[in-house]
Amino acid sequence: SELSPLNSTSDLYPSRKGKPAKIITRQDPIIYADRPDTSVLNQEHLDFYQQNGFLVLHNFFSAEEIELFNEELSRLSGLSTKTADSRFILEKDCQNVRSIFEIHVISNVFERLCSDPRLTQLAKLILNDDIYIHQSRINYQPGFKGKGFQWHSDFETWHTEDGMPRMRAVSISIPLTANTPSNGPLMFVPKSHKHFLSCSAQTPANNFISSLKEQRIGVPNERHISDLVRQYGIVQALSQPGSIILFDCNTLHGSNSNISPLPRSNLFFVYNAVSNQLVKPYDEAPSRPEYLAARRSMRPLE
Ligand code: 6CS
Ligand code: FE
Repeated sequence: SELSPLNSTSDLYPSRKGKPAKIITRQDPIIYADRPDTSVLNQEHLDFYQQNGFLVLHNFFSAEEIELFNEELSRLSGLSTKTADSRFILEKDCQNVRSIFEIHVISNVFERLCSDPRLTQLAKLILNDDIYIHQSRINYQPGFKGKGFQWHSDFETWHTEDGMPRMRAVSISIPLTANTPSNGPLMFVPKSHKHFLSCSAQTPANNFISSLKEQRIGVPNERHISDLVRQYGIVQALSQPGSIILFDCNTLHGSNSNISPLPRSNLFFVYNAVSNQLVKPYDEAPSRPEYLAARRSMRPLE
């Protein structure tokens, strides 16, 4: 059936409507603050983020802090509840933990970390609003066996499946191991955050159960990915423990599998603007669980 005029004007970023895939120009700001505080991020960093859609900051956490986070990480991945708790995502063909969601609820250490002023001031600077955690997770890439992530924009999924209205969210990734060229580092297509890659295929029921193991729906058309990569290239976010990686909700990213012996694990906190709270999913399917997309459970951070 045709969309009502109201719907077609209110959905700036239609995707998965069964229509041909296309590229839509971003309609939203990238850094929302009018006069960003350059004591939080200097002008060079602000310009880099604005232009490229991501930013790596080195020496952000101390070695002691990273050690504490790593201990918490191994405690969580060893929990015997992991096969019964739907927040623990296991790999498709083995019992390895691939991701754990809602780590700021499961763990006191990570609850404190997500509201650490060093992180929240960055998110507030970019989003220029009160903020809350939309999603938190750990992604594991164990040595030899780590599976990759297809190219995607997180916003495409959060908009379509979760009802996030606008591009006003930022992810902060905290690597707990070195991210080297050989262990499946996060890869970005710089400048892709200015283009919304609308997808064709509609969302099947309960898509998230398989998409979190291997994403097939909401993966942009290969021709569109090729076009952007031809123009802008691919950058690996290489980092040592202690660095953090900020990226816009619409930056195209992915990772290769990890056949190196060295594990790679990264924490992610996704901060959303309170004014950009979730509405009804744009694919009109039932909402995904709260552990993937905070709705009733959303709490503004100090
Ligand atoms: O479905 C999601 O919300 C997510 N999926 C991917 C591949 N990345 C971001 C997010 O965790
Ligand atoms: Fe992602």
